[in-house]
Amino acid sequence: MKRQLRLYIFIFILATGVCYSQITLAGWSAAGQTNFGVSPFTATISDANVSVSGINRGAVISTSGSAIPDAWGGAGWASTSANAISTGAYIYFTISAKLGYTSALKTLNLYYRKASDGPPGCLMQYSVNGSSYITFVTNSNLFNTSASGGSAITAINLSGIIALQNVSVNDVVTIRIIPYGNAGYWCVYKSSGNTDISILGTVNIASLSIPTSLTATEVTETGFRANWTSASGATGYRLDVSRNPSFSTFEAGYYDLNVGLVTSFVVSSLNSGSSYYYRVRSVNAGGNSSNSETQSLTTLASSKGYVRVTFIPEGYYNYELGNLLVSDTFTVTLANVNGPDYADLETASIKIDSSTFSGTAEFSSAQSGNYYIYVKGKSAMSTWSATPIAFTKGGTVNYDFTTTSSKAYSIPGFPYLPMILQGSKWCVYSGDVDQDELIGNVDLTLIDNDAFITKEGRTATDLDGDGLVGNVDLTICDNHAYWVVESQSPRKMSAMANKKIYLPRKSYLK
Ligand SMILES: [Ca+2]
Ligand SMILES: [Ca+2]
Repeated sequence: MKRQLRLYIFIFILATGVCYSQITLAGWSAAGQTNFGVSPFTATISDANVSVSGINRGAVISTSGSAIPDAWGGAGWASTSANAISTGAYIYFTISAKLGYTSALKTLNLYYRKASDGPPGCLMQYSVNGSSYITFVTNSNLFNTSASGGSAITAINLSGIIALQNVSVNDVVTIRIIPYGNAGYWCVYKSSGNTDISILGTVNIASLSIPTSLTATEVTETGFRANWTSASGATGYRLDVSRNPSFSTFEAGYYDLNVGLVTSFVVSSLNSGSSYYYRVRSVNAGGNSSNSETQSLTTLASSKGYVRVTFIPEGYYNYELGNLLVSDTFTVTLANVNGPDYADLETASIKIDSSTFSGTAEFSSAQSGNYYIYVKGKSAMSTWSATPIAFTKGGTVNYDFTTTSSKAYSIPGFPYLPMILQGSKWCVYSGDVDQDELIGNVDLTLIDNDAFITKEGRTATDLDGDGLVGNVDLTICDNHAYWVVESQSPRKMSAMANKKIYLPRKSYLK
């Protein structure tokens, strides 16, 4: 018989596997308490990864009358456990694990002291997340002594209660202790240390589940919101964003990004009209989970497109120094490729740099497509691109008028070139002060009038950009007005074909 018992114990140890040593999850010391103590009775010690409430005293428990020192409790206990439950004549506290951890409740210790007419019986119950209470101790004579030094109950083994062995942050356990059977005082009483009442057990790092990635939302030209579901055991999440589905490279700043304990994150500073991929992992003190499924998306195409134009307004150019006297503002227009009107689609202003002769025009409403462009402004002659350019939203197209005269649109049979050579650069004619696409007497008169009063400032009549209107400006205009230089464009070409206008009268630049 004895031998058989030993065998059973041996098998039991094998079956239960590794025995973790128990630690104090929460403990209370009654030392120093007076007048039955304050409710709630704050835990004196608790594990860093366990959340525990103070012990609450039911409102019907009396704390009047003289109290013994170093004791927390009261008088007025119910005659039966049923009465105690219905009136609230009990004490209770809650305990759970903190985020990222689980706890197993193994042992409940209690050191008590009661009056000779104090309650002998005890019911102990637990509830998980407010579910119905389940009794784990019922004993009509648990508190069987009223010794003045107090007495310990036999430690209560909780390890067989499955519901209390894997308590996560989401499993708030309420434990209530219900002394009953007599109304005299009953208290948690000072013995030694911090475990006059205590819960022992173990704390483990929670096992992590993999978050489920969800479709991106709030997709814009430059970003999106990545979404996923929460994963159990997680104390945070890590996000990867890549331009490729294999994540062989990562978008700057989005490799293993610690986004915290959230289930969505706004990713920004991306390129428009581009494909991106993202995935997340859950993390806690134990490490991280595997990656979620990959989500893909394409950022919106840019609503803006850019044309970088290089051109030189003849009058501003000092070809010996190779720069413009001033950096000034002109316009660039996108025009339809089809006649007869070659209608304007959108015009943007552009500032031409005095040394690079370039500026970037931004177009927000024109759709991607092929367009003619033309530049004009101040006294610069309207000058068209020789051929259409391929304009794209989200992109930049370059066009340089300065390299050869054939970069500007030329009407066959015109007796002069569409631009004028200064040094080694082809320049846009200066002198069309009234911007009627022709340099003639009206322009000359406007300059002459301003020159007469030596007008100052950045006016259209100041052809060389030196801030005054004078003889230099008159001479530049006069050179072209003598020949009545006109703008050459597909629009004019189309009008000529319809016999609305005729070729200019004289040969020029020959
Ligand atoms: Ca004119
Ligand atoms: Ca001038």
